Amino acid sequence: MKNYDTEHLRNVCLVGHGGAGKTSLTETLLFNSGVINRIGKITEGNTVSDYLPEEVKHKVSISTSLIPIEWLGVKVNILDTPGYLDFFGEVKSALRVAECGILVLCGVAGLEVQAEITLNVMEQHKLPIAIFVNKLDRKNANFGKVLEQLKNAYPQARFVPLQLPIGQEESFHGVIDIIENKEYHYEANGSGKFSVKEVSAKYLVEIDLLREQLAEAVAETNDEILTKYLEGERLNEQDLQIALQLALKQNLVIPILCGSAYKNIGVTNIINFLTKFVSAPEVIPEKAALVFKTLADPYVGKMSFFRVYGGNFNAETPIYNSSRGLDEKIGQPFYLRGKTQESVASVSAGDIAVVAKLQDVRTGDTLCGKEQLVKLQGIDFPIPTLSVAIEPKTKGDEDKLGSALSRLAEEDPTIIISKNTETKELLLIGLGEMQLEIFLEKLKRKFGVAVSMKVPRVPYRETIRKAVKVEGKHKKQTGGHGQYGHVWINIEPSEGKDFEFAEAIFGGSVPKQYIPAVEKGIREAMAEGTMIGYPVTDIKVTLCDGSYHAVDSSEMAFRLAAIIAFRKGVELAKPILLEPVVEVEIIVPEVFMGDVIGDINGKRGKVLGMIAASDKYQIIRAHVPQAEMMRYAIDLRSLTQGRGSFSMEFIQYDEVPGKLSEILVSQLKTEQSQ
Ligand SMILES: Nc1nc2c(ncn2[C@@H]2O[C@H](COP(=O)(O)OP(=O)(O)OP(=O)(O)O)[C@@H](O)[C@H]2O)c(=O)[nH]1
Ligand SMILES: [Mg+2]
Repeated sequence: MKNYDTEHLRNVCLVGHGGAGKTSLTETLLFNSGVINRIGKITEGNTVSDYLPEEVKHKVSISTSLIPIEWLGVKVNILDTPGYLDFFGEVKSALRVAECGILVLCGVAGLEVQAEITLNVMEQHKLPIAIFVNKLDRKNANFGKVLEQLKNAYPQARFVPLQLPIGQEESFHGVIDIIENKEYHYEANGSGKFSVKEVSAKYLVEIDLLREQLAEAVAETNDEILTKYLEGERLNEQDLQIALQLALKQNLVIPILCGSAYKNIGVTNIINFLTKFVSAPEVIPEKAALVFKTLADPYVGKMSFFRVYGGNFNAETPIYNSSRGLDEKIGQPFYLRGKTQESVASVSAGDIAVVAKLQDVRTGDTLCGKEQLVKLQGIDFPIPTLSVAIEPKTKGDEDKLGSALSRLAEEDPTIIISKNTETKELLLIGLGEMQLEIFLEKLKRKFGVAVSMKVPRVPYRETIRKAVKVEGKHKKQTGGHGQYGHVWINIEPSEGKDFEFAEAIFGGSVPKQYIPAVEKGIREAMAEGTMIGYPVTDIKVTLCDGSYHAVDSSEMAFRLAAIIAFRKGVELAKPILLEPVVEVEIIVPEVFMGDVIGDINGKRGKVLGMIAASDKYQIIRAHVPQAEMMRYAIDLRSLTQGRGSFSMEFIQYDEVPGKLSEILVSQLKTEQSQ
């Protein structure tokens, strides 16, 4: 692949609901542009883009693939993203570096949830968008219906069809190009070969109308063209082309194309569209590149995908990581197409390439020259909310797991690894179950560590509600040097204070030097708990009396006496179980409010309030026991068809209601005895 200058580059991102046909479209684009001579199939697991073993196994894309294609002197860097919601981080990073997002829709299902979510994100970022209505060969596919659906869902958006399908379902075999005023008839054998004809009479009226709508929508982008339009002159092909390119760039219109990736119909029209209408990348004068994706390869090491925003990047250039304040030595950059690498001397501004072994570089970092510091806007990743506890299946793999996890986690900024100091569990936090499962599959394949996962333990705590006074004595005085420690302590509730220690010793019944040992013993006993091994909290302990032995007393003896007293005391005071409560903020479309609130109530939650986030979305704030929220990422998704999102943070500990507490205690006791 030769090096292309900025003018001849395009970066486009294929997005859409899972299974809409993004990867199939990519494969057909590769075939039509002559890169491959056979179209691979998802079902056979032999596409260029879905090459990861996990993609082949599950028959879905899980990671963005970089697929450059060359067409009439232009290189189009296609970023084929996953459609499944769990991998939305991949979509976010790909959109960040593309000049245009191509939303692929299924001609049968139309505007599905994930397509809608992605369309909203692209609109927010004012990214130029085009839509490809795919699968028009399928039974019940209906281009007109999809168009209607789009218009109803987004009355403000300016959708402009650039094509109309020729034939329907099985007989679908071509597209009419509204700008060129031509019919493209594709061969039925999937070769992508087509013949071009004049538009037949039966389509003329409709085409004229669409052409007029297009002219109206785009004319304002160019004064000359606008004057022509206002004077009632018909805009010619060239006028429409110029104006449409500008209108797309300025986000004034959303052009709509159609076809079938599977049957190779209309796909060459898409390549033409991408090269003609999508703008070349905008560049800045300073040298700068954004790392938008990282792959951890156990053999090659780390691979950093970068998009150049200014200057040229080659192996000789010294670079500086302005996000971390570190010098970096860049190695030989290479182009990647799926998994195939091709080294390149220099990467131009606007282009996308990969470099290996940039040790300290992470996704989202800016690389620039040290003499002119630049910091590009980073990538706004979704925040993970689903936690699972993990442990290696083989004892002794802990160290291996630690390093494998930190290397693999670099691939996915929507995964967090954290150790819960209270439950001692290693937590893997992500966006959804499938993402977490696949993460563990990759861990096994790449680093050879097999890991099991389970629902994390809730960090319960224990406390008391009444004061008690108890005695603890540790005495072993049979022969030789004996042990003697003896205390009386007062234990009382002290809400919100975790732990307070005081002493009220008169007359030296417990000598000063042993008092710290008493406190230490109590802290130890608190950490271990008494009911089911959760830490005791919110208490005040006062050492009020005791006795000692001139020879046999020691720090250890007093520590043990304190532990005995404490355990006895808490038991006497009838301890209760406390559970962590989180404050949750849930953002949902208004139509799901009732269901979401009902579910929160069912989870023993307390709704604190609701406010409108926009005309369609509401924010619900609630306090809910953490135990009920362990799988909320999954629950909320099914309640809102994936349209809701939430965040939560620990707020306080509350008493577990009596009945539930009994059930929990016996449940946890059996778990522990296993
Ligand atoms: N009939 C028909 N089937 C298609 C067409 N395009 C894709 N498919 C099928 O739809 C299924 C999903 O296609 P993919 O290309 O994996 O879809 P995707 O959008 O990449 O899916 P994700 O990456 O998982 O989001 C596959 O079985 C394809 O063979 C089409 O134009 N017509
Ligand atoms: Mg795919």
